[in-house]
Amino acid sequence: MIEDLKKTFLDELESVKSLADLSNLKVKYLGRKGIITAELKSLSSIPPDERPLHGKKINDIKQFIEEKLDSRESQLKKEELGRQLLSDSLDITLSGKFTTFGREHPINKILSEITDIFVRMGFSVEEGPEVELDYYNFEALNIPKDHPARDMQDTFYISDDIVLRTHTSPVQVRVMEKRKPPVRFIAPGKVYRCDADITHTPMFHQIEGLMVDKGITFSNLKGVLEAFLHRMFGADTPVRFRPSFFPFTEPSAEVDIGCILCNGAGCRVCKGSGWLEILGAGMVNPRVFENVGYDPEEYSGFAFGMGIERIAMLKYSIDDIRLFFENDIRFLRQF
Ligand code: 2NL
Repeated sequence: MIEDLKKTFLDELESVKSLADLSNLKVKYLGRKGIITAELKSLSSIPPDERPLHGKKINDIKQFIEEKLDSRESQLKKEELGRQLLSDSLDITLSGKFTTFGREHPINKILSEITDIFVRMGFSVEEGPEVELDYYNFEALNIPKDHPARDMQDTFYISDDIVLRTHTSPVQVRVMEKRKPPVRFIAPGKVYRCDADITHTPMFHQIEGLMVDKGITFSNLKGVLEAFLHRMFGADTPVRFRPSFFPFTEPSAEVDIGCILCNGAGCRVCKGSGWLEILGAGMVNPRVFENVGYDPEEYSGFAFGMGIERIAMLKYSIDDIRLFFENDIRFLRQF
């Protein structure tokens, strides 16, 4: 009977094809309710003088089964590893995966070129909130309640008195409130207007600048901006000032450079005029000084502003502003 057990086990072991089969077989013989376990438990029901011999036989078979199971297990594991190595084989002739590197964004590149030029002229760099009080964005800048710049079409309103800043001028107002003249700084950053076509996006970048002291004149404005434009576009670039209007400056000017694409001959980009509008500027309106607590009798100053996307588009001949916001690495790699 007990000898038959050995033979039955070996037959069953023969048909084991996987580690799962093997585990089932192990449970069947050695598990808590297994055949060998049951045999050992039944020892108590046989005559005491037969127990030692019978017990030894069972233990021998148990040991035999354990050894067979172990050796079959290592054999099956070896086979499995062999199969895995075959199916996982490496094709070392395949080309590698390349990491694509990022590039500095053209907008940031222009932004730092402009910043560097002004920093070398002694300007510092100031920043402020993009979510701004209506007061700082409009009121303090002498932009009246019925001014078109305040129209719902252009301004993103957060609430009645909170907006997304439509220019970086509020930064200048905040700095002037805190600091007495002389002040000389630029304010670069993101601005927001509810507008979208091939030359407008709802978010874009601006740099504004401000210089206030005793005795600042329009000549200072012309000198600083001409120096900037010559460094930015080349010393031979023609510069002209045209009268204009802004509520926060008086007098105001639009600053043009000779078209960098056609050298002034007239082309599609300059619409045949030979000139490109680059900057808006002017002498700070005395009302703005009053709003920030500067005495307009004692101090004067000039301010200017420019759009970064527009300059980048002109400089790199890009005809659709949306290309700046797609972040296609093939586009970014070109600058
Ligand atoms: C443009 C024109 C300009 C200013 C911005 C300014 C700021 C203060 C006081 C007075 Cl706090 N002026 N900024 C002045 C003139 C023009 O920007 O075309 N920007 C894209």
